[in-house]
Amino acid sequence: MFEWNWNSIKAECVAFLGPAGYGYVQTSPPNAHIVGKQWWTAYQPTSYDLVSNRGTREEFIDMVNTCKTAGVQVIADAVVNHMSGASAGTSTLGTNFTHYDYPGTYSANDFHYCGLTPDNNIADYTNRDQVQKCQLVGLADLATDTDYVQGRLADYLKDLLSTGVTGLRIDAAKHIASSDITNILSRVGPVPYITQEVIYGDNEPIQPSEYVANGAVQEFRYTNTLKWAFTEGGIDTLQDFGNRGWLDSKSANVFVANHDTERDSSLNYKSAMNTYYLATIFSLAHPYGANPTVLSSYFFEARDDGAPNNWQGACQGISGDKGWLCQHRWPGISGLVGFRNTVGDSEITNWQTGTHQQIAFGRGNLGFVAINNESAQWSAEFTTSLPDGSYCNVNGGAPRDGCMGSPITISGGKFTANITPRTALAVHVGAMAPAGL
Ligand code: ARE
Ligand code: CA
Repeated sequence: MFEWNWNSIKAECVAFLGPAGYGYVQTSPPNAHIVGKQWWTAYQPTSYDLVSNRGTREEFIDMVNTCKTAGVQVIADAVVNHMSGASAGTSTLGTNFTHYDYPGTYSANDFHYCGLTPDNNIADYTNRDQVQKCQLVGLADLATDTDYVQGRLADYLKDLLSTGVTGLRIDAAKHIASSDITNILSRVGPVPYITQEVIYGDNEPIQPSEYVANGAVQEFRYTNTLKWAFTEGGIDTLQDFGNRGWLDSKSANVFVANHDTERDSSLNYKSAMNTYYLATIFSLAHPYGANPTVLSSYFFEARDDGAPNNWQGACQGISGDKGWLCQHRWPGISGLVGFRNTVGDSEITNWQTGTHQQIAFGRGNLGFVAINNESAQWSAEFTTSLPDGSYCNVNGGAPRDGCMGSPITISGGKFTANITPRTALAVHVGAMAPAGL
């Protein structure tokens, strides 16, 4: 829930995320940061007090508790590689800092001065030492290889866990040696879920696989490949991800877009021909990536545009064209969350294709999905391993109030359908059509 404030996440856990079956909600960074309306101010920490644009410590704890009661665990975005990029300023807490001095938290000898580039900033991603010991876009780089910094970061993470948080996203993990993260986590104790941001780059020495000992790792090759497949390569290339040299499925945290890639490189809500929606349906239906993430974000024009409505997230009643997108509520996305919860880790069955942009597959005998990423209708008979019966098409959303649209009747394992251009259908045994439909 990119940039949603704590009060609005709290409300959304109860109103939608819990009932729809989302297991976790990931928040933007909760700690104090430089002041400003640009979204990326959250990625310039000034201390570990839980006071940010998105709310206070009390509001954060209230949100975590309410979400857990609604069945939704909280993942906090942990910015631990660096502090700010400013030469000096005031924080969201109202305190003053300079680039290498954060009174009460860090002072000058807690930072790397890499001495490898003229301005101590990273210039060459093919150089491991630069990536891990120089400054990422000018952000004061913490000496994460020192006892004091490791202890201070461990204390911060322990404090987050004490609020009831059970998951962490380690921001810029590639810029910290994996062994330093291991050391910090060993001081924290068990963390139920960790995902690490390690962006794979061609010809770069630091590999995502180096970090699997610490927890899950984000698989950006998946993000890039989905864009390619849905816009040019063909989605019939997406059956198998096991032989590409990527992260093992159980370690891979996958997504169609995150808050960076939606601005820079991946499919996003502006993508033509419904490809973003269909790719998200695919990512929830396909078993690769034990931990898929759905981004929920907001309309933007310029890259720096901050959150609408003073960080108060909402899915209704926002006027103007720069409101919240609420992707997590799009019927095909929330409906596929129920699909994924039902099919679990079942294998792919009954893989079928039409053109290069038309695929269908089952998940054991529990679910079946068909995706028509083509500008023509796909009329076909589909063979499934599902029990005979009448199913809701959950691409129309969670069937809490009966099916949306016509049910799909499976007989002898088969059904026929006319799938309109650039749409999908999905059925699973957890969403049978009510009698009489
Ligand atoms: C802002 C301004 C900068 C200014 C800086 C310091 O935009 O102009 O120099 O402040 O004053 C986010 C924004 C940045 C922002 C920063 C701090 O994206 O624009 O800088 O916050 O406010 C690399 C890293 C990866 C990182 C991406 C963005 O490896 O970790 O760059 N992603 C995370 C977050 C970001 C966040 C940060 C890290 C910093 O998800 O939202 O930055 O906390 C190849 C490489 C990748 C590299 C990528 C882009 O693909 O393989 O490793 O990613 O290029 O350079
Ligand atoms: Ca570093």
